[in-house]
Amino acid sequence: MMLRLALLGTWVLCGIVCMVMGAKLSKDFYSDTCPDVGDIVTRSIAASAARSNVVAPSILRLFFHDALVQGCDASILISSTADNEAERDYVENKSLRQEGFDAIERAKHDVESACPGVVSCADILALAARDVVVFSGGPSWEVFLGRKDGLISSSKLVEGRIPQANSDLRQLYQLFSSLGLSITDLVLLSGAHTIGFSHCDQFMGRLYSFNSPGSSDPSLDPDLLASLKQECPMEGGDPSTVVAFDEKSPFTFDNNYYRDLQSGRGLLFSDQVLFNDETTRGVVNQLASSPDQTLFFDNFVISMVALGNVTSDLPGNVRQVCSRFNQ
Ligand code: HEM
Ligand SMILES: *[C@@H]1O[C@H](CO)[C@@H](O)[C@H](O)[C@H]1NC(C)=O
Ligand SMILES: CC(=O)N[C@H]1CO[C@H](CO)[C@@H](O)[C@@H]1O
Repeated sequence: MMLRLALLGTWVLCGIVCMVMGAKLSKDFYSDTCPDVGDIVTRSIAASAARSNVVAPSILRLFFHDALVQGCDASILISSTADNEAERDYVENKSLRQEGFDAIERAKHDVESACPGVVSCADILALAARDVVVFSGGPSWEVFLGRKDGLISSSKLVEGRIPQANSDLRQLYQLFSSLGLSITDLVLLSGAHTIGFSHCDQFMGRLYSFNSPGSSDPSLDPDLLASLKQECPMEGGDPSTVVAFDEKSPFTFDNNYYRDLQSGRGLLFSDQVLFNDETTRGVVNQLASSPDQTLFFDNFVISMVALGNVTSDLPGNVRQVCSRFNQ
């Protein structure tokens, strides 16, 4: 079954920067040059994920953040140098976990041993994002391939391109539509928050100063509010504290995320707004009430493919190492 949403007469459909479907992607892009690339990446990412349970959420988030700036071109994987502050070092990037970068770099290394100079880091990240969803109990899909690695990665290009934890629906939708993604994609892809964690600073405003100092977000479930206040005290908390998006199953890919939204247990304002705003509430309710996960899983796959299709037509190549441009 497909989810549909008809609305948005007045909303601007494509923001200022519309992504172009630059690269021609296909499922058999490497069938002559590196036929086993999928298996090599799966094996490598499985080994990394077995060492650390945060590898899965880190990689899923990396894939999203890569798409946000210049499309899926592995620009997020570049490390800063003395003369270039890279995309990943933009201040609001600071919680992208090192574990994700390391796992992708190892997968790239394993792929290079089998097929040197052929497979882009952007494609490895797209394959790895699929793999970690599967390892977490989510759906599988065939990944379109053929992306190029970008030649630019700059923190200066990030401003305004990352959705904020306190964004409202209109702001979130504007950003997604500038990538060519629909409001349904927004609801489905936000379901990625069924795994992983957030730092306290991303939602403290909901606890202690929502509309005025001392007030909290009235849509927040009172029990969750109390426990979040304990984990994230107004003053003197440990800035490295993280809280699970889906506290019942933070490592399991399931539709609990949407059920949480129905009971005011979304962690970020940007999560809860998907239920609070009546524009998207119906879709949230459908996804939450599908007893087997099929409605969520089938449609999540379509939206992940759409996210992976976000590419630019800027020049690119195949990097030797994902964190550095070729010499
Ligand atoms: C809709 C707008 C979105 C907003 C405002 C948003 C915001 C955030 C924030 C603030 C965090 C916590 C960062 C931290 O403090 O460590 C986070 C984590 C995460 N995000 Fe999103 N996100 C959005 C959409 C997405 C999408 C589309 C995906 C993937 C398809 C995604 C995947 C993740 C994952 C997996 C984590 C957990 C990372 C970890 O535990 O290391 N997010 N997001
Ligand atoms: C993604 O791109 C592929 C290849 O161009 C195309 O066949 C597919 O329909 C696209 N899917 C979505 C959801 O955008
Ligand atoms: C400015 C800043 O905090 N940059 C951080 C971005 O993320 C990486 C990976 O965790 C950190 O190493 C940077 O310090």
